[in-house]
Amino acid sequence: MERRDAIVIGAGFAGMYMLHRLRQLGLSTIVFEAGTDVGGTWYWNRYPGARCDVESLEYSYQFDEALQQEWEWSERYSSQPEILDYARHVADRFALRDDIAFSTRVQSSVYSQETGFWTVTTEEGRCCEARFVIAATGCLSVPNEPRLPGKESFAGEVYHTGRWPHEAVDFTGKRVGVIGTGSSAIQSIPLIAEQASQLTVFQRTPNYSVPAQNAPLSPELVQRIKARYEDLRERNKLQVIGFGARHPRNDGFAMEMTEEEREAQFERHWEQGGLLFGAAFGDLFLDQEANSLAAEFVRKKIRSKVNDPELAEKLSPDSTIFCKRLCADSGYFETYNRDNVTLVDINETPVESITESGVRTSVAEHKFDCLVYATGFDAMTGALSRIDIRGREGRTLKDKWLEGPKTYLGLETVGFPNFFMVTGPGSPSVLTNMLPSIEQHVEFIADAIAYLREHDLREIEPEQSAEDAWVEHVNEVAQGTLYPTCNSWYLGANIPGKPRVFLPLLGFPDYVAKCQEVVARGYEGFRLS
Ligand code: N01
Repeated sequence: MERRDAIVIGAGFAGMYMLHRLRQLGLSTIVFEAGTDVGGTWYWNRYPGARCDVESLEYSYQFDEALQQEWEWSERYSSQPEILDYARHVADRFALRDDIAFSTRVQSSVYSQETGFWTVTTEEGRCCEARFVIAATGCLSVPNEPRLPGKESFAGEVYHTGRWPHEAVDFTGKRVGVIGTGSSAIQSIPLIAEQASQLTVFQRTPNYSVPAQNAPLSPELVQRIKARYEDLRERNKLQVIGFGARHPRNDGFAMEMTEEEREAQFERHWEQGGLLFGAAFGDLFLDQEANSLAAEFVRKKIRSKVNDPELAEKLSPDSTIFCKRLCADSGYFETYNRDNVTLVDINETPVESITESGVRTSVAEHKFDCLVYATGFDAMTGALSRIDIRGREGRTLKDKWLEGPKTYLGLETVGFPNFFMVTGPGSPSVLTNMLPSIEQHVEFIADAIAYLREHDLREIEPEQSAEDAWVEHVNEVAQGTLYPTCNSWYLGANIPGKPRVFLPLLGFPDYVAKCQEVVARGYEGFRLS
């Protein structure tokens, strides 16, 4: 059996940096990665229009000053190919590939109480043991494949936005059906519509989307930021969502403004573009009335963009805005003005089945050459639940998390010593800029391992009381916001049968402060042995 000091699962941004840090500590490490290259999310999500919704100068590593100075981003929001190039560049720069086993999917990770080692087995039959296992498996890495009757019978081409082929897909002259209207659909629909002869979108729930206002980056702006990069990074760490410090954020309350002031403020944030529309006022995530004003502002924008009022109505959400992750688009609503684009509201005419030639709803059969599932992910717990993870006394993680994930700080869970998660459930993760959140977790884990070694200790595992209190805390924070008021993937509500639990923790700075306090108090809440 192979043996290493540490095994990392996944070679996305989390796994890559974890490997780098563990190597710096002198730990022999192997990374198992299912894909043929690094990049994680950006390796798999290659659908047309895939682009980050956090600005490129912020959605990048900050651990190495030379790296952040030398890499050149071309646009305000980088496209998937550019982010993947960046990941590859990092892999080359730090010679990471030497310790990554590609095309290798982890099947199980089993702890031995006698030896204190974890044995990790891959689908390819590789078996390796290590004291430390770090799951860098991503928050949005397992596609949600909807269970639709007849799904296998479709004879045309089938795609999922989260598992897009590596070869170019050409929709020219084809009849295309897209199922879903989340971020992935909203980004890909305008581009698919340009190629397809006919595009039909099946919408279950309309989504709020603001213009990304993407544009090439000006050399002057890049120079200005790079001259004081650390300053921006530090200011970002003080933002609740961990990014956006360079743009205005207004902590004033929408409800305390006159209508004119409010509209002007929404308009400024709309024009600025992107997710920081939510920073127009301080009460938009907290107060239903304030939230409704933001929602109505966006609905008005939709009505102004879509020529057919009836269609505009169908595309207008009536739920709480920001409760699902806001989408950032480039011409999404305008796409519905095209003659070759049709919207099918599947609340009015439900999908009955997928047929050999397309999609049958309660009133018609739509014939397609290609079907695109833009149906999202089994978020945050999906990747972990697909690995057979067994801790003390052979207890599976799946069994422990039957009623929802339970962690301490989103980093570890009781009964699974030395098994770490990067941006696990119960950490800010998806409610922040992922890159700094990843860096903070990786550094916490690396420091904890170094601490164990320095103090001649073998294991770190949360105390039950600390875990219970943390689960309660994550819930309490969510309950104080409007987040739990709709069916989002944050709550696991998009996956049939998944327990309804708010998965991430809101508030990056408070979380980081808590982690620092835990360390300062000798890893308070963890049992070191
Ligand atoms: O997935 P989603 P996504 N029948 O879950 C529908 C990140 N991301 O891949 O809302 C019919 O948001 C579902 O309908 P409903 C970002 O964090 C970021 O688009 O459940 N429809 C919904 O419309 C984002 O939030 C970027 O009623 C079905 C859609 O499919 C997250 O990834 C880009 C269905 C799924 O939307 C997920 O985004 C892309 C069914 N059986 C993604 N099942 C950027 O950085 C599901 N749906 C910009």
